[in-house]
Amino acid sequence: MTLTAQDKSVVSAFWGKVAGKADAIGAEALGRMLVVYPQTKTYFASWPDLSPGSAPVKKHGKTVMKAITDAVSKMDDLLGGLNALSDLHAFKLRVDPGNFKILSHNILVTLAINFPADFTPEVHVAVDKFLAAVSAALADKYR
Ligand code: HNI
Repeated sequence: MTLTAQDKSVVSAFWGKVAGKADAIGAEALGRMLVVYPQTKTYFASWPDLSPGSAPVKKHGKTVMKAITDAVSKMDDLLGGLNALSDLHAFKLRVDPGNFKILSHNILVTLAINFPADFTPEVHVAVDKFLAAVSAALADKYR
């Protein structure tokens, strides 16, 4: 999955609009994932409340989106930029990499809902490719 110069510039421009709402987007996407794909709840069994809008969902949604925003600035070297995070997910958290696709989907849906005018087909395809590239970088340490 190679991001073209065009993909990168479309993602960067769109993310400029997302940045101000990133915390809320992250919380909504994570909350949706836990409801729509309840098998993902197993990883967060220690949280007191897994429902949308709960404190841990908001906090972790913010953390995940911060990492994705950071990845936007590292689009030229996602493997290097996400190296430590891949290590953490593979060896410590042991998250099945199939879940990266599930979270990416929920982020995409949430972006589409919150930015209906900006979420053109061109933005859709570029952000989809970007999230797939982030997921691939996160899964890099698994084998
Ligand atoms: Ni993920 C912790 C980023 C997908 C389960 N995750 C983190 C942290 C970041 C992060 C940042 C905090 C790291 C730290 O404490 O140093 N996670 C991301 C990103 C993606 C992602 C950017 C994909 C786009 N994580 C997933 C998925 C799952 C997941 C798909 C499981 C379904 N992550 C976790 C768990 C933790 C975690 C579990 C620890 C949570 C906690 O309670 O501290």
